Amino acid sequence: MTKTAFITGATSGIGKATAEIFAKNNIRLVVCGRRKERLDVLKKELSEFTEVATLHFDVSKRNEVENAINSLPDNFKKIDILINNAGNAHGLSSIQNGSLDDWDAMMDINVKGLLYVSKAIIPQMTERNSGFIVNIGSIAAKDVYPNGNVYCASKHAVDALNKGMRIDLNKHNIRVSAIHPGAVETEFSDVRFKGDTEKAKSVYAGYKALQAEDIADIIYFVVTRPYHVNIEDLVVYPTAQATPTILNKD
Ligand code: NDP
Ligand code: 8X3
Repeated sequence: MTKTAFITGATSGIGKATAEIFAKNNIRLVVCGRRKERLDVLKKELSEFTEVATLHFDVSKRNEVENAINSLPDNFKKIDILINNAGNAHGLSSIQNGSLDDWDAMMDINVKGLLYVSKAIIPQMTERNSGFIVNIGSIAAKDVYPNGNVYCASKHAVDALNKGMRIDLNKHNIRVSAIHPGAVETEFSDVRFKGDTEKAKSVYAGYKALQAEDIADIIYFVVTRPYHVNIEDLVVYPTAQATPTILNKD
C-alpha cells in the first residue's frame, strides 16, 4: 500500500532532496516549511510522480503547528513516515558572546519545534501501532566544537529525544531512527551566518562536502528496510571530515 510521509523543512536542502527521492519512489508527501512559494513550486514538480500536499507553518509556533496539521485534507491525515528535519544553526559564537535571540531560535525550532510536530502526529501512530519516525540530528548531537555550544546542545537534545521516542514507542511497533550528518552543502551556513554568503561558501571550500541528495538516499534506505530492521542511529561524514573540526582541505 502507498505510504504517506510528512517532511518538515522541505523547502530546501536535506528535506527537499528527501521529498524528491520519496516522490520518485511513489511515497505520497506532505511537505512543510515557512516559505509557501517554494512549497508550491515543489508540489508542482513532484506531482508528476506522486500525490503532494503542502503545509506552511513555523514549527516553533505551537498553535501554527496544531492548526496546520489539523487542516490536512482527510486523504492526507494518516501519516506513515515522519521526517523531523526542520532546523538550523543561528550564529557561531562563544558562550560569553552568544546572542539570546539566536539561542531562543535554536532551542525553539530544533528542539521544541520537533516536539510540537511529533506530539501532533505520534498519537495516530500509537493508535494504529505502526509508523516510522526519522529525526535529523547532526554530528553536533554527538560532539561539541568551539563556538557550537547552543546548537550542539539543541542537537544533543534531539539525540536524547530520539532515544526516548524509541523506548516509549517500542511497544507500539513504531520504528525510530536518527541520522547525524557532518558538513552538508545546503542553505545551512547561509542561515548560520545570517546571509553572509562569502562566509557560508567558505565552509564548503577546498573539499567535497556531503550533498543533500547523499543524506536523502540514506533516509530512503533507512525507511525502506524490512519491518524487522530498525537502523537506530547513523553518523555520516564527508570523507574529508574526521571530526567537526578536522577537515582535510586542499
Ligand atoms: P537548510 O537551511 O537548507 O534547510 C532547513 C530547512 O528547515 C528549510 O526547509 C527551512 O524551511 C526549515 N526550517 C527552518 N526553520 C524553520 C521553522 N522555524 N519552521 C519551519 N521550518 C523551518 O538546511 P539543511 O537542509 O542542511 O538542514 C536540515 C536539517 O539538517 C537541520 O535540522 C540541520 O540542523 C540538520 N543538519 C544539517 C547539516 C549541514 O551541514 N547542512 C549537518 C547536520 C545536520 P523554511 O525556511 O522555508 O521554513
Ligand atoms: C551541522 C554540522 O558541524 O556545522 O549540524 O554542526 S556542524
